[in-house]
Amino acid sequence: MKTQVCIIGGGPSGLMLSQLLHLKGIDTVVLERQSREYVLSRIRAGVLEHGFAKLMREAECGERMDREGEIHEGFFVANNGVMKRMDLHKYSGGNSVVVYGQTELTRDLYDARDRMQGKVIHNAEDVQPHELTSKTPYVTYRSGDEIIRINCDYIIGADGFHGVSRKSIPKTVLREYEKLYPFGWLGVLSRTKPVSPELIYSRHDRGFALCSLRSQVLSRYYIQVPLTDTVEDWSDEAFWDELKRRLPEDVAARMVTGPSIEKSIAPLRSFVAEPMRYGNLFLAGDAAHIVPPTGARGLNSAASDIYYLYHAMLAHYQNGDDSGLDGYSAKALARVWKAQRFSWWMTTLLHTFPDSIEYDKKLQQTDLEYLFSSEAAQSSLAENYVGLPF
Ligand code: FAS
Ligand code: PHB
Repeated sequence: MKTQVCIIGGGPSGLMLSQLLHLKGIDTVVLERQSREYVLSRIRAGVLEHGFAKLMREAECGERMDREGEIHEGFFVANNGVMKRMDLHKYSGGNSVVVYGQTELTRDLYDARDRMQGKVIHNAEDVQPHELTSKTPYVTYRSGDEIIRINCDYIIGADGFHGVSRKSIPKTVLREYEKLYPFGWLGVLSRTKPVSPELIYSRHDRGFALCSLRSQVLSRYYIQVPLTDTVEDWSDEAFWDELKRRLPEDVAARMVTGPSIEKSIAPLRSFVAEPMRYGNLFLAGDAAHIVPPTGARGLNSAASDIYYLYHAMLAHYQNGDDSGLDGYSAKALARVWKAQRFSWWMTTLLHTFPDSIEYDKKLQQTDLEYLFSSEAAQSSLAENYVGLPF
């Protein structure tokens, strides 16, 4: 097989780039290790920056998002029961975010690929990029007993944190930066009316809690748990009781509980791999960087990578201009690190750290009091949360 751009990974990053390039007549093939059903079974992000929403519309995939997604112009921060609304619209120059599940936008991207006869190959096993620094890179994968080779101009590593792409960059070239947090998030999805029309991020002495949603009949809740906890440690009843303990009393009192239809624990980490390019391999999304979900930056950081790669590929194929490709890694990393900072700041602000000393606890309370009382602090939060410019 031959294509112009071979994309490893059929998550939001890979699918979005494939769709955008296809619309400009640039040929791609997407290789996805899992089945489509498996990819769509994963419950992940819920908040889209306005830049991501614009990209979905540009990819001709935004129609259901605009119909079913919710525009949110603010959210609440609670500190030991006291709540303060962060006015995103006021402090970000009129911007907002779209609450729309990653599962749904991934489904929209798959549907668009199908509509355009896009080449997305599922259950592609043993995917392996080759000849990354040559002018004739290629990718192989196994289908049953057959090894298939795809010759291409460029390879995009959009295969997530556990993918093969990042690991294909020589250790003498790759620099990795990682920070692990001493807790995880236990997440529950329930067919219940959300407790609040806007998200509530709650800092509490018992631990962090987040009230989010997917629609007016589908709620998404999280509580901070020790890394040693497993899903089996948490019955639905135990989850609801603990969630309510960590919320302001009036919020807890109106909480509508119900059976969990999904329950999972995700560890929290901050991670960046540099550079995001090696020869004709370009890393994008979780393959290159991971943030704790506190700032809702994970999926949104993937969006700016894809935006930069899309325009760089256009310039190359339409005008023979390689400045975008040559500048991709530095440009993407500049925004990635700002998302890393914001996610680290929100995580440090809102979680209880098992080994924090009294001084740290005083600093955390001071940071919260400063946020609650300063319009400058709320402006800084707002411009980061709606998304810094691409
Ligand atoms: P993805 O990991 O989504 O996709 C990579 C794809 O590549 C996968 O489908 C995988 O099967 C495939 N793949 C892997 N190895 C391969 C190989 N060798 N060959 C072929 N294919 C291969 N972000 C938020 O903003 N908010 C959240 O609340 C949030 N919650 C999250 C919860 C969890 C448990 C996880 C893991 C992530 C969460 N994220 C969240 C971050 C998440 O949304 C990512 O940012 C987003 O999925 C990034 O998309 P991709 O870069 O496409 O990577
Ligand atoms: C979610 O709805 O899954 C969600 C929302 C905001 C976050 C993290 C997760 O910061």
